[in-house]
Amino acid sequence: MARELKVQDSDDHLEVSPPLHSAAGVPAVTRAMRMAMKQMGPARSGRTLLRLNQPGGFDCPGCAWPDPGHTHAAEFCENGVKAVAEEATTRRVTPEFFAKHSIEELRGRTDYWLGQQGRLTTPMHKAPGDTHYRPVSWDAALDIVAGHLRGLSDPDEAVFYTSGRTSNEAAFCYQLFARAYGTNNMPDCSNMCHESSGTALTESIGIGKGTVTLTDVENAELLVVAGQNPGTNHPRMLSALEAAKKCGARIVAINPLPEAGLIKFRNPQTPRGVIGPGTPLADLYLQVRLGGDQALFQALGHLLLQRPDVLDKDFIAQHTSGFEEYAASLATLDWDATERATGLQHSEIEALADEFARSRATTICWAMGLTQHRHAVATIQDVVDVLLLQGNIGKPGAGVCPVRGHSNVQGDRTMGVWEKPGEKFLQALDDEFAITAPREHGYDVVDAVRAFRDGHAKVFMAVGGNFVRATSDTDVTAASLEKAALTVHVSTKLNGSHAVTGDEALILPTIGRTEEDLQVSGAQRVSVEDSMSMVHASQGRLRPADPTLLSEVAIICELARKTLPDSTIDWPAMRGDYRVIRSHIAAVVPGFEHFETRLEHPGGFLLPSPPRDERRFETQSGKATFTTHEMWAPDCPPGHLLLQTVRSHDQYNTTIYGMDDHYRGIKDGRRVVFVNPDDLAELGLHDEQIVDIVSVWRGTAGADEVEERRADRFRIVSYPTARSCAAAYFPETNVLVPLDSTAKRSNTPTSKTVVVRLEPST
Ligand SMILES: Nc1nc2c(c(=O)[nH]1)N[C@H]1C(S)=C(S)[C@@H](COP(=O)(O)OP(=O)(O)OC[C@H]3O[C@@H](n4cnc5c(=O)[nH]c(N)nc54)[C@H](O)[C@@H]3O)O[C@H]1N2
Ligand SMILES: Nc1nc2c(c(=O)[nH]1)N[C@H]1C(S)=C(S)[C@@H](COP(=O)(O)OP(=O)(O)OC[C@H]3O[C@@H](n4cnc5c(=O)[nH]c(N)nc54)[C@H](O)[C@@H]3O)O[C@H]1N2
Ligand SMILES: [Mo]
Repeated sequence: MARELKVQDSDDHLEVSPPLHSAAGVPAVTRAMRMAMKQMGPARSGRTLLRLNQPGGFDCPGCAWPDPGHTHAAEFCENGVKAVAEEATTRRVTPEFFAKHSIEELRGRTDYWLGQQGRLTTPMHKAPGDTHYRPVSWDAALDIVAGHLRGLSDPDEAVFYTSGRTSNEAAFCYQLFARAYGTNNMPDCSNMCHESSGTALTESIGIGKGTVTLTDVENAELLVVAGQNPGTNHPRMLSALEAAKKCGARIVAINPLPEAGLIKFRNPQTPRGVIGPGTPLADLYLQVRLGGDQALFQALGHLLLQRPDVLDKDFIAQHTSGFEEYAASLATLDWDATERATGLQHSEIEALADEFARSRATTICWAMGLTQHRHAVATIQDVVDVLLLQGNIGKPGAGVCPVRGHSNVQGDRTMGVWEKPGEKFLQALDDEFAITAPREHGYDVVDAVRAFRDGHAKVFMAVGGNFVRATSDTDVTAASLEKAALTVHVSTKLNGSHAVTGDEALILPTIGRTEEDLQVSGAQRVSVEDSMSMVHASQGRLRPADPTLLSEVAIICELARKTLPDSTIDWPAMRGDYRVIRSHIAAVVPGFEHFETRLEHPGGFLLPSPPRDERRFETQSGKATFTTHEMWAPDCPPGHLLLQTVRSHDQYNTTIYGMDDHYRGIKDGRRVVFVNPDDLAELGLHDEQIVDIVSVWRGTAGADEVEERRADRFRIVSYPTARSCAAAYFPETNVLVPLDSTAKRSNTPTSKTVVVRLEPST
């Protein structure tokens, strides 16, 4: 048997140095190549990386930032290389591995250790009462799932989760299967991610997506980046920020942390970036307090309203509703409350208003720093309000830019992966397939956990993702899933969710983006949609991690055939030739007419967006809507801090690539908590001290009873974050986020505002 793989996943060698002030540059690429060599070896690394984001190649499984139309010889970033290396690794998890490690043992392992073991090769089954996973044939595995599904007394007892790497083709088949089977229980990672953006934007502008293209970003006069860390999570965005800067754009960063990638960029693809000083990015950096953005954007609206000459009165009159109420609600402002909520000074907010006043084309980008708060939906609507004041939607260089996470999370939604599908979509599905899709809304992520907890749901299936570790309240989520009769994971790599099993459990290994997908009609391509609504083809060329692996489409179609023997849908035809799936998509999903031929276009095609294309707003009033909200900001009682749970530079959500957070000066460790030195002094704590993080939660209604949750042994890192704010990495800190602490209306866990206190560890 192969020698045990050594994975250094403890904090024993933790080193801390001061945070950096610039991102990327040559060292970044060197670091990434080192990881690629470790996982793939030199020949495979070269072969694979040359096809990344190239015409005829595969779409980067990293983030959803779009590719520029003209591709550089090497259009990839450090973290894209890591994502590819993680998937294209030559390491393998075989049946012998599962014979050696019990499920209980796996449960005690970190996601880093689990992920480093390599690619899954064989379907594995845990029988009721068993302690280990054992190999099972594909046929028997899918029979087990079909048997459970057919045995449920109500289709709503099944839950079908999706993570955002799933291709359009697989996502379409998956949602069709769920609906033909009879449920809308389709939670997805979006529920924990940009759901607040979708909810806010649909109401405000009539579409739950961004309204800008890459060209708009490059041509904006003012770019605001709020609640986003592009240096780590969307490194290719830095090239766009640099290009905008070269055209004279101003950049404003709104972030409690001084993120290196927002301060300066050293582009490894230009000589200036390699040997020169790099490009300074943010002209104004506002270190807002966690959850203070709503107050900030309301104050900004207030200030702009006082300068009538900078408003776009024609746009307001022609294209919007609700302006009078909005203006009235911001006629006066409580500056003390605003300064408390934002942690910023009046003059800093005036400076922001000056930037807006000067710009004739403003684009606002955001990510999890805005979406994962109790008042996230209202905050994002206040952001939109400010754009509407100056007509900054549907004109070149201007608009909203919610920067998506997973590479196809936006596409999965477009394909109907949603617990609240619209009537139009369902009707089109019914017409195309002669089914009657259920109309009742299904469970989102948090409601799915509650359903398992309360015994209403019995079968959990996931196509991708790491549900137990990614969802809030890890212990509650795990205990709920353990009540399931069956848990099924279609996965490329081993992760913590595989070690939390229902009475019976299955791991179904699948091929990834980088790999060749061979079906009876030949090699298949798939398609994905990026954050700016560009749809393009992706085709992997590597030999699959194991010859017996099935594609996600094959697994779903075969499962559907077995579960629904009377179905008139031709599942084998879809599995055999993905063009059949795309012809169905073309018939069902608006914007996909002539899908197959348009996919031929290098770089793909742009989906229609009424606000972007023609300033048309499909809202209730038929206009873009100003919304009025009372200002709210999280309360932080004395002796406490607000904790945000963030990503390090060496992770992809729950996939941990390594133990460093390069730009923040962390090496060989993850159990750290970043705190402002003045707060440390006030709390009687000090740098390097080891503390437990205890979250305190009074329920959404501020109940008398306080719930406490604890995460042990974190080392304090004195850090220049905003006052009264702290930061630590997820998934380790997900135990602290209460399941019921979610954003109003979007139900997204409030991963960026957890009220905590720090207790010296014993
Ligand atoms: N390499 C890599 N790439 C990724 C991912 C990854 O894990 N690794 N994940 C992907 C996914 S799924 C997603 S959703 C995106 C996530 O991309 P990001 O949203 O950039 O990810 P986070 O690490 O959660 O960072 C949140 C940022 O918002 C700031 N922030 C937190 N709270 C607030 C607040 O209240 N106000 C303001 N103004 N700022 C705040 C934080 O300081 C931090 O800079 O990245 C995607 N790309
Ligand atoms: N505390 C806290 N929690 C958070 C967040 C936060 O900021 N703070 N962020 C939230 C966000 S934004 C998101 S998007 C979610 C992410 O939630 P998920 O999407 O559920 O989690 P990931 O870690 O991205 O999933 C990684 C797993 O996906 C599988 N995988 C990778 N590629 C493929 C593939 O091609 N096919 C298949 N079938 N499987 C594949 C691998 O097995 C891998 O272990 O987490 C959320 N959770
Ligand atoms: Mo995400």
